[in-house]
Amino acid sequence: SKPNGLVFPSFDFDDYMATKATLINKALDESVPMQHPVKIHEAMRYSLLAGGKRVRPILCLSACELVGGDVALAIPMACAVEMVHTMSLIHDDLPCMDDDDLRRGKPTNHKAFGEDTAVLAGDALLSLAFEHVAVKTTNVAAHRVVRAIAELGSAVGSEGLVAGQVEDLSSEGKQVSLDELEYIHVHKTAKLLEAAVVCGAIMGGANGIDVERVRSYARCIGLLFQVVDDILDVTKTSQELGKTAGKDLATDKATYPKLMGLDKAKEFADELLGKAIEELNHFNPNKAGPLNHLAKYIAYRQN
Ligand code: GRG
Repeated sequence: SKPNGLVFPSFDFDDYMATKATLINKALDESVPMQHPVKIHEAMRYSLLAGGKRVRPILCLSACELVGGDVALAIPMACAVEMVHTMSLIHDDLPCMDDDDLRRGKPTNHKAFGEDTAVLAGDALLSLAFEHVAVKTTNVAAHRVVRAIAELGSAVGSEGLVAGQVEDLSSEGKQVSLDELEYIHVHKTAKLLEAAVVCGAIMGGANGIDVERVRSYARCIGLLFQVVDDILDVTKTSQELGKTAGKDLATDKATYPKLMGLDKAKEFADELLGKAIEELNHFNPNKAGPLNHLAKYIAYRQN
């Protein structure tokens, strides 16, 4: 049995993740049918269905279940979050941004379809995300759907992901402080994870206090996600090269290990994990099992 199975002995986390990912993948497949104009729908489907861990939509469904909601209530919302995440990756990979050739083990969207189509595929996925929640959500009170849509909108726009990206781009080649690094990560990465969890709870029928509790949980795991990413960048590269210092210590990119040292970055990750799990103490332990394991999954993941 797994080490973290001690807390919830009957809970098989790998099975939980696989089952939820299958549910999400099916819903995503159905959310963008192949239709005219073929090229744009093909480009949208290419990136949306290219795999990925589906962490955000699974968090959304788990938060819905945490507060006693049926997963079906949050499936359109979970798909919307993954659509936004995917479009941010498509745009992030463009030559005018990070200029990457590979994503999720495949050529990036602009490499496969051209830059013009990749921009449009991102735009179309962003627009579809909001339409999808509004049209496909059933059995949820309209005021909850509107709140969730507003939450997602603010997580994506100029106070959310876009803010993080703008600051990241303008910090290139400059000395970045720990506060600036945190601002970038909170906005580029944590905001969408927060929206995923908060919107899942809203759809599931959470009261205001519980929404704010899961928000605190989500803020911790959002930053944790990025701190762990930075740590993995160093440790994975060190292992691959058989050296003591990874690529991030050698390049200009600011990371937690670079700014605070690897040991302190690991301590910070532990602290964030502890705080996230503490927030779950307010909920029924059986219902909180998945989010508890998801926090540990984010903390201990190897990719
Ligand atoms: C959102 C309107 C809008 C524009 C985009 C380009 C941009 C603005 C923001 C960049 C956002 C970005 C790429 C953040 C990094 C997020 C991140 C940690 C990605 C990796 O997530 P994983 O590991 O990836 O969950 P998979 O492939 O598993 O889904």
